Amino acid sequence: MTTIDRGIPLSRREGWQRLQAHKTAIGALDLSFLFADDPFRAEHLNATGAGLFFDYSKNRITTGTLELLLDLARECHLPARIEQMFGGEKINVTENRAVLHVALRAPKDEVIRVDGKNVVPEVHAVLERMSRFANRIRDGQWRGQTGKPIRNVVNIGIGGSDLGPVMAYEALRNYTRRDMRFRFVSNIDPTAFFESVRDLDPAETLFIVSSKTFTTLETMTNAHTAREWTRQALGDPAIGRHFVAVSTNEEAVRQFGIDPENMFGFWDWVGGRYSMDSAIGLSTMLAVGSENFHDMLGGFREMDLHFRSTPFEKNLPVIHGLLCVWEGTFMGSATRGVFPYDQYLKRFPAYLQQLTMESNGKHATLDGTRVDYDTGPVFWGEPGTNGQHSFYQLIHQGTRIIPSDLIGFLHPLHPSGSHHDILIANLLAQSEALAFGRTREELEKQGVPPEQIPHRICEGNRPTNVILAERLTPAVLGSLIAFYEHSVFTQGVLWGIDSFDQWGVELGKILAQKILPELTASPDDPLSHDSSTNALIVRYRKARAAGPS
Ligand code: G6Q
Repeated sequence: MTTIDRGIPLSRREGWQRLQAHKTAIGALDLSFLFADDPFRAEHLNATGAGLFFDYSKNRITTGTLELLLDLARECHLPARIEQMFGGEKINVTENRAVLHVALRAPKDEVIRVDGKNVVPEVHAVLERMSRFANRIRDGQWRGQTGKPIRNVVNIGIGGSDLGPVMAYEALRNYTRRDMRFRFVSNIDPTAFFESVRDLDPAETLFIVSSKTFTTLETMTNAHTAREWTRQALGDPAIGRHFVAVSTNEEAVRQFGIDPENMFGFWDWVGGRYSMDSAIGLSTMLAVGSENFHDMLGGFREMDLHFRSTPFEKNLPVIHGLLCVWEGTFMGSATRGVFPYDQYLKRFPAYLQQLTMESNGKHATLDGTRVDYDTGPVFWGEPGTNGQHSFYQLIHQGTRIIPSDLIGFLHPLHPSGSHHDILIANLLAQSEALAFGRTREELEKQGVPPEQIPHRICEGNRPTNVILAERLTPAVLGSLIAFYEHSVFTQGVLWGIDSFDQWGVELGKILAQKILPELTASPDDPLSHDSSTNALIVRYRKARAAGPS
């Protein structure tokens, strides 16, 4: 076992100093100049792997920048850290856990040990149970309490137990059973549950309670409401036919009233936001079938192999991760936009938001030192072309630089006239416009009135990555997700942080537990928060006591 390098914050690395000097040296360069200077730039700055084509030529870098970033990655021991992850070492140091989402898509004959035990056979045993269950539901063998087949599946889960399943369901909708309905309840707001089930027949509805811990307040509250909804319609004995669980906590599952026979397990070495290809993906498998689910795992696997074995110079997640560090930490870009030019990927930015920000929104290095550089940027986005008609204005002419990833497919899933050509023309046009802008001279030549010219200049030099794949298949989706997972890992290694814990979400949960009983206490019960929180609690108490007007 190798030792995890907990030592040096990024800013004390030699490679950091070299990159800072390099940044000063190339400070004035912009993309127009870089492209004019090297007509073959796009041919040099791209990479292909696991079904994805990655054009990163429109970044504010020279080939020298990339070499220095690659040196820095090596100085940060990225090759060893990759091997530590794939080898099952406990690289989630603050929780003393292995980080093995890659084992979820490992082939049967691979051996990955955690604490001396090969975990791959268990992964495949769960996958096989999931497949058998999915087949029984999909072909109508599994019946509800009244003998009706299951037509509706409601996943109850939140965070990592929700965002992956929702995103995958939307992304792979083309491959789903159209005669079944899939709903996802995450929010504690009762509206979420109400709107999800209001048109469903309980006799045809299966709830999947997805919770690694089986203690999460929102999920357990929604699960109890669902149990009551089912019980009222079908009686107590129906619970066994209408509820299954995905969890690591067998005891709590049993106590809830779900037979552990109907529980699909996973392991503490799967982080919530890295779990959509574990049993947490049961709703995905029910929707698209076992074969498509396995194709998706194959895509993940292909990207895992690419990440692990491709030289860094041609390694998609490594290069993407390094560019995120370059833009975020060295060039000061606080956010990154993700714009999938595909309607099926409408929830992909929300999914990435958790993957990237919960992983790399950290201020302490592995040894506990406060970083003196910026770590994970804000990730956000919307599908193209919709975003073009709303916030792209700021990306083109705002005062902040927002590097973006534009994702597209060469072939549509629903060919229809010129739709897809228009879609892709827009993707390419945005990348071109953001990079090269529109100059005063061009506007003058076009005869634009002088007073309008300042308003119509686009300065350009806005970086974009273009990621293209053939078609949105289950395998391509798996590959795309793994691409971002490994990019996030790469970034975390450079920043020297633990990308796999999430201590920052703890404080709010603790305070909510304190505030909850205070909301229902008598109006004069003393409060000990700050004056703002106290006054807001009092306002709520009064409104609650008075009832709706
Ligand atoms: C993800 C986080 C978090 C988690 C949810 C749900 O990495 O850990 O989003 O997935 O809090 O947790 P449970 O699955 O335990 O309900």
